[in-house]
Amino acid sequence: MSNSPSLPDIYISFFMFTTDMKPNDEEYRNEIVRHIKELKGYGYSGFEFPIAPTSEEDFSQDIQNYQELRKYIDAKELSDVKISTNVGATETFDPSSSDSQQRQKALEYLKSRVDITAALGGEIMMGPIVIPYGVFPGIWSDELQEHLKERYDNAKPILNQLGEYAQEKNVKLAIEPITHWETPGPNKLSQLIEFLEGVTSKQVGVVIDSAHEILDGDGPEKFSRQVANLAQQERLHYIQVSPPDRGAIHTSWLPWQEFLTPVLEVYKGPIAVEIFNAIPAFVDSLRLSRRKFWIPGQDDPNSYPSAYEIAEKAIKATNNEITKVLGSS
Ligand code: XLS
Ligand code: ZN
Repeated sequence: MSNSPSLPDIYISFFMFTTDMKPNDEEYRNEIVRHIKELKGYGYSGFEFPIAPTSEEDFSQDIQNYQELRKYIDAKELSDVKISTNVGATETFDPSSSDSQQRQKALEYLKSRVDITAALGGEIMMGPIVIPYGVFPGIWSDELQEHLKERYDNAKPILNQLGEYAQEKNVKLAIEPITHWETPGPNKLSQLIEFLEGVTSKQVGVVIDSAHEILDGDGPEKFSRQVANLAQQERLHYIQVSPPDRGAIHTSWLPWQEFLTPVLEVYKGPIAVEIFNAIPAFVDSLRLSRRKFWIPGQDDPNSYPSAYEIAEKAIKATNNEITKVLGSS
């Protein structure tokens, strides 16, 4: 029908396969292209690339490697494929550090990640870029919140400078609130909204991931207001759909309608499926007891679902739920 509303782009995170795109590894480049071609066939128009941290302080090689990777992808007749990046602050590169030199290093590091995003042709860089992901300071509750206040204050000017830099590169920065099971903060959208009050650059905004919102959010009513408010501020930069167990999305307790209805009212950007496969990088940290979705071309096939099967069912479920929302509006 000509007047049916157009569906948003659906991306999928490479966390289904890896945490490291190994951009200068010829063999893995081939693997990336194979995955993209298959998943494109299911309807995915974009891909979220995890950008592995580097310990070096000269990031130029890194940037060049990702530029080469994009060229390689384009040469395989995939130049229409969209890419977003998933980036985290680290203990070494921590914009919330109390040490100003360390904050400066973090700014340089995060700028290099903006450059990588641009080199990949991307316009969205998302992830936990305020407090290093998964690094718990060993204090909890009120004490932790008081401690985080200072850390957030340290990070605000850094994130603002990063935002100004990212604007020149046409990259939006989407900070992710992440559940307390994974990281000390920000865990809640409300905490991130408060943080952003101290950051002038509107290039700095949020990604809302349904998994974290379900686990740590404030419930559907407040969520609707927060989403509307962020959209009004032009800070709703990205959306991820992910179930609380981070596994298969088509059989999960994702409250699709309560999540998508307020979002689709104001947001036209991409929606990324984020599934953490039981790959070595995740099994311990996320305590993944479930089986690995075997990776075609890499793992021996078994009778359990493959990564491709889970990805195909995920986009079907996502599109189906989006259509329900848009059809009833
Ligand atoms: C989770 C996030 C998080 C970070 C880590 O939803 O995507 O895992 O990406 O870098
Ligand atoms: Zn996420």
